[in-house]
Amino acid sequence: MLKAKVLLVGPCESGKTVLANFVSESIEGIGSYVPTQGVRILEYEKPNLNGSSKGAACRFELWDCSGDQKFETCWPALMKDSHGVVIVFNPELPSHLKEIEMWYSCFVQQQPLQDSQCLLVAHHKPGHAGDTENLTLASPLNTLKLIHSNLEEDPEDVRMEFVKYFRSIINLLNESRDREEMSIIS
Ligand SMILES: Nc1nc2c(ncn2[C@@H]2O[C@H](COP(=O)(O)OP(=O)(O)OP(=O)(O)O)[C@@H](O)[C@H]2O)c(=O)[nH]1
Ligand SMILES: [Mg+2]
Repeated sequence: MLKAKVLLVGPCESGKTVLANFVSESIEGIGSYVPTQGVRILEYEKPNLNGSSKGAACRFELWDCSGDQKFETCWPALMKDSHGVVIVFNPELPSHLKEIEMWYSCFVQQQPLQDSQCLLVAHHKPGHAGDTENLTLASPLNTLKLIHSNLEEDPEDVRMEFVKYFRSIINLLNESRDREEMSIIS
């Protein structure tokens, strides 16, 4: 079975834990804010996510990381052998727009991962109606895949976008496995 490690990173209180619970279909509802200490690892198994004929199911490890930079010394351990990085932020906060450049630089560029392995999630909390639909980000973030998540208004859309992203990660894993197999027999 294919196994993928995907990190959720980004500023504190942006909604990483809420999204990780939602995406992994954990039953916990949304409660009051409890800062994540270091990291929390969620397992998520999905049959048929795999478009190709290889393997029926794939398993994801979602690493729900703390946004607190006091855990910076743990970052190399978090990043090790990861296949994808999801950066979650609140599009209404200018400080977040600035901060995600740092998360992208540390977790994607310096690893290095390909840009296609990174997903930006503008997570909308309820009760704010700011006009952030036409959000434009500065370079180099403006070329990354960006989705809007609003769990109160359109949860199924969020789920679908995550499935698409997971599928792209699985395709990359399949491709590198194929290359490995070819290099062994040739
Ligand atoms: N109702 C509702 N509340 C949300 C939503 N997203 C975030 N919140 C609220 O915002 C709080 C913070 O979200 P978390 O997911 O815990 O934030 P985090 O990014 O994991 O923060 P750290 O672990 O400290 O890095 C939650 O406890 C909720 O109270 C949402 O979609 N709906
Ligand atoms: Mg958290």
